[in-house]
Amino acid sequence: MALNARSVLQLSRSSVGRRFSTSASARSALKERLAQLIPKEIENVKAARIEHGKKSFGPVTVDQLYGGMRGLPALIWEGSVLDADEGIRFRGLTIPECQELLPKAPGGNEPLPEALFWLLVTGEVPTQEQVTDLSKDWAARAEIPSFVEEILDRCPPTLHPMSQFSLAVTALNHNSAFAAAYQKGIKKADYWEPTFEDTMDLIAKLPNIAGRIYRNVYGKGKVPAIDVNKDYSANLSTLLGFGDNEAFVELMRLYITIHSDHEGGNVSAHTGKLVGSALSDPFLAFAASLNGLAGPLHGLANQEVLLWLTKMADAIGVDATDEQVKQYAWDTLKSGKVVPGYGHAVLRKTDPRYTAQREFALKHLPEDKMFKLVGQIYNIVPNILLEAGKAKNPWPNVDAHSGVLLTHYGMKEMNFYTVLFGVSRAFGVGAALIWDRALGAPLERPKSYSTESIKKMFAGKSA
Ligand code: CMX
Repeated sequence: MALNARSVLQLSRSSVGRRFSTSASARSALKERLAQLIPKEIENVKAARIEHGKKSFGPVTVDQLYGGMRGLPALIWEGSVLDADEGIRFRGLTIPECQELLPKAPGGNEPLPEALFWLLVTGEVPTQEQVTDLSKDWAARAEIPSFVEEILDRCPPTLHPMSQFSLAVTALNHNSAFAAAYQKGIKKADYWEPTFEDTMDLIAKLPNIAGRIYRNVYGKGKVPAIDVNKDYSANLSTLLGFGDNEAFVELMRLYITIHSDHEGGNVSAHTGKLVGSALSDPFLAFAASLNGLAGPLHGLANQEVLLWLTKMADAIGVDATDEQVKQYAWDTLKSGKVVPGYGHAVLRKTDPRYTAQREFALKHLPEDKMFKLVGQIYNIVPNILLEAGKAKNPWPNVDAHSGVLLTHYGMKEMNFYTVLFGVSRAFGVGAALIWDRALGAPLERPKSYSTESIKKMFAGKSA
């Protein structure tokens, strides 16, 4: 992108929060800003394609086709780029830089996810005013249709929260602005506008969906109303029943910010983009993302981590010796299971999202026994994974930490955890869908091969 959040860091550390002040509401302010940015970005992409379009990333190997396409350059994703060693950058900003630069709630220390969304969509650090207006806009859009409430109320509590989440998001397609506009014959150049409206609606409605699932499944009573004067995370926390705990609200601000986007190739992001490329509206596209996030090798790992930790604590105690933890981890590996929360398809160092959560814990819950166990595991498991010799990355990922933080504040229902990951992931997938429509991204259709066709293709040819 021509828009460069790093320049915000370099040029205006002192002036952040005053660059794009506007008196208009954020709904129109963000949309207006997008309308200004899109023509420039179309030109920017055109120029990049003219200059680099025929350049090659290098050879594609047959192993990459069999190997889950690891490292295969295949997608454009504007919101974030992942470096194997350094971790994620959102529009050029690292997590600590986001923590420093993005507007916060009054008295708060963590970035507001509203600000992260603005950054993902525009590449710019928003003003406090723009962020407040975005909070109000989302609060105004937060209500979910009564038939969606009924769908959730009729789900058996034994249906996994992620399945309920996906059902509800799919059903929101009933009121999709994009689907309606497409039926009326909207011009391709205008696709981004209803996509933007749907994405804003989607994000705004997630606290009501998540809150309803949580309360229905775990018998926590009725969902309270959204407060238009509160930020997104404060409302989400209230709807879940933790709004009175300011530390939990701060955790949600951090949690939603850091889980939002992890470039385009991970399962949830790529699924959303792929389904969106068929011009399925943002609700249908994001429901597909959620179904991918619900897999244990992806977002469900945060549930699996806490399950693993709890079983470990039951078996050897929270004050276990290093030797006992070591043995437990080896037993897990020897039984053919993965150690959840460790390893990554791209990262080769400790995930900065893990580090951000560890720092939060050091500040807010340094004496928590499960947190200490997580720290102990961090000192032990990487060496075991290295010794076992299979995992390319022995370090912890984002999911290794989140569960103990939620548990500390009383959210102990681990099979709900991935729903929170899903709420956050809508920010990244939504921003990408808007830009895909703005830039006229085509239908995705890579080429596949059968083993037989590969054998024929390379018959008689040496490497
Ligand atoms: N425990 C045990 N074995 C592991 C491992 C772990 N944490 N991480 C990788 N391995 C194994 C793989 O299963 C694979 O074994 P096989 O060759 O027998 O299939 C081998 O090491 C090589 O895998 P890799 O190239 O290092 O990793 P992949 O890119 O294939 O997979 C991931 C990445 C995340 C699926 C894997 O590390 C894993 O299963 N981790 C545990 C689950 C987890 O924490 N997932 C969450 C990731 C973050 C997220 O998306 O939310």
